[in-house]
Amino acid sequence: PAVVQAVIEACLKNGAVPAQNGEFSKRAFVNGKQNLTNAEGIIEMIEAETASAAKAGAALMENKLGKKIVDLQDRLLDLVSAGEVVLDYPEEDLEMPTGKQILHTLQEIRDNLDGLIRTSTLGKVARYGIDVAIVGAPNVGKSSLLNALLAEDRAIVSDICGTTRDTLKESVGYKDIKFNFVDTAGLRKTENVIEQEGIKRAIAAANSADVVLNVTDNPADRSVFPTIKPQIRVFNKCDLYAELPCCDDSLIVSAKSGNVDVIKETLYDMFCAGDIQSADVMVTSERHLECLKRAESEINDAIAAANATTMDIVVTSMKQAWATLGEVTGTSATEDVIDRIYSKFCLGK
Ligand SMILES: Nc1nc2c(ncn2[C@@H]2O[C@H](COP(=O)(O)OP(=O)(O)OP(=O)(O)O)[C@@H](O)[C@H]2O)c(=O)[nH]1
Ligand SMILES: [Mg+2]
Repeated sequence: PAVVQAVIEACLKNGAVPAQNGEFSKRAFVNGKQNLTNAEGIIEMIEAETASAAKAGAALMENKLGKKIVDLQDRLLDLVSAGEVVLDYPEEDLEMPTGKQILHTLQEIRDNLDGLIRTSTLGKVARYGIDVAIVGAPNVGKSSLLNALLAEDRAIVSDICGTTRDTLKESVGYKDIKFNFVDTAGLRKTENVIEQEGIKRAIAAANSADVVLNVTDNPADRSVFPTIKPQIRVFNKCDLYAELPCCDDSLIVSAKSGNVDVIKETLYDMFCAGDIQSADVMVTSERHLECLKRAESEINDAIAAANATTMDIVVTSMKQAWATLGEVTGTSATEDVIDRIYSKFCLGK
């Protein structure tokens, strides 16, 4: 509105400064009212497309990960101060933890970090869903399968081999998560350069997916798709058979009749997505995961040094791990990391 615009302009002319993205939230952080993980949890909740993503964001916002990090930092700090005393007053007969006790606590901290790191597989499913590439020979019904999985007429289907040229990615919600399906060009030897490019993209899609659906319409087909990713064989067009052929190692479906839920249920179970609702803490952020892995490696350095009874290296590595953990909650995060996080907020928030 013109009046609002005029008021804003008058304010700016008289020295007011417009708020930046995330400015007020950043002030809350600077003033110790929230930590970085609280802020990241809010962003995850705003961006959440599924109930699982919202749950993971809420847990982060409620400081569940933050509390565990602070707890581990406290334990480390106890060890650091004990180690420093041993270094500074080697002759004194102080009641200090023995090298064995330090080692034991370090191992416990490492195991805790390892447990947190392992939750990132489930965290990724909760936040981003499961990436599924649909691959196979031309005409087996990959695009039809995509349409049936989406319950939407999205991809072009025809009985001409080589109909799909480019990859086509679409997401669909299932229970409390989502699947990100990628339809791909049929794989075959071809002189057509466009089709060759499509096949290259199909292989790349398979290699960057979490799991591959290797589709066939031939029950005797036992070919394996060349990928490092786990694959599930899907036998499509079962409606063409009066008696179902025996293929124990395949999911038997018909894109035509729309009977494809077994694929979704199998994928859901394969990634233990049912565990998301009962999970206490899940690591959902690449930033957190990177810090946790780095801290774990620093703790491993400390353990190696403790085994070799070089206390000065033990203390240095423990201090490093303590600071690395602080990057998660923000106590030792650099200014540019903090700015990047708060800039994700809408204007002024
Ligand atoms: N009877 C039957 N026909 C199917 C089924 N699924 C697909 N078809 C038919 O198979 C033909 C090929 O289907 P598409 O989905 O285009 O196959 P595609 O694997 O994507 O093929 P390309 O894109 O060429 O690699 C079409 O005529 C579909 O109608 C099915 O479950 N049952
Ligand atoms: Mg196709």
